[in-house]
Amino acid sequence: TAPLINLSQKLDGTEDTAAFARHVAEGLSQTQKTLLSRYFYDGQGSRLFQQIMELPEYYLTRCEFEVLQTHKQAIAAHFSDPGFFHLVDLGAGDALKTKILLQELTQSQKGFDYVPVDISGDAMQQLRGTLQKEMPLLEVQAVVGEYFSALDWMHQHKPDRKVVLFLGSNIGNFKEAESQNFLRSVRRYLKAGDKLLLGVDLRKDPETVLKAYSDASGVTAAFNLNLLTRINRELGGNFNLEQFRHYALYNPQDGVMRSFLVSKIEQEVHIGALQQSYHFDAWETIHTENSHKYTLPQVEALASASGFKVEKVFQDKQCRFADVLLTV
Ligand code: AVJ
Repeated sequence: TAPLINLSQKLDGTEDTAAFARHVAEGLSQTQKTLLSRYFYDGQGSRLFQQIMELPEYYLTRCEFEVLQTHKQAIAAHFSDPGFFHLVDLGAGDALKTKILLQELTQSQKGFDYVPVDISGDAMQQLRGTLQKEMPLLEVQAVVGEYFSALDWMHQHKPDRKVVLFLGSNIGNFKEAESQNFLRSVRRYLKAGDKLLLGVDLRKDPETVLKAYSDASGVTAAFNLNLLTRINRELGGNFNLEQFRHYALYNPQDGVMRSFLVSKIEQEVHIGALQQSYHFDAWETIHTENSHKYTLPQVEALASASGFKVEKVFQDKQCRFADVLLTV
């Protein structure tokens, strides 16, 4: 197993904080205050997200598990014609779902190596360790960095066929236009015969969607509020978490789950690193996340607008979630 490749410039974390500060300053200065969902995943946020994935209400992870478990043989067969490939896992995290495919691919003796990519160095270090133990024969090249730095690096160092995984409905966090841009950019790194397996959450009973993002035990609320804790810690903010609440709203018309933090009172919040105070009216909102739910025709349109063809759609029994195999 190869040592980690670290493509993130900020080895000491300083540049990271500067970008965070810039984004927070921008987001809180807008009329509709916003914070970017990518900042959920500090140490505590990543732990809370793992708890979310185990919630009874959060059907997404279980459904995708079922999809991969049920269709792993078919999926593996699609991957491996016609020979050796690099399996690139964008946002691999703990790779719990990918392991289903890894096992299937190694058992059926397909020629491939595994390239997990994640912005979290801790996650990649850990994954490298567990895979070494669990699947010692698997060739692993873990990469720490943003999606496109990793794809650039792959382009230069791993020239063979590529199968890219973008699982877990991570695409759902992008705005409409952004998701197309993202897929187009991924497309540019691929050659004829290469593939992308895209995990998308499907339209369903709005009640089911809403509950997945406002669970009874309050884990999702803690996950959302943790953004404020992170600002307090990393940017010297004085957010009082008691004075904000989590609110999730699903619109079945556009299929967008929107998450907010709502100020319970009129208040001023100071952020030291920004040398700035922010005013909140009573019940003013901070928009923190979008989670898109798709129809299959929408996925097809998105794919073809980004230069992909739909090769096969894999779904769970209840048709709640789809892993869509795209080819260039
Ligand atoms: C990791 C982006 C797929 O949008 O469902 C879970 C994040 N936010 N609960 C999602 C999330 C609130 C999750 N994704």
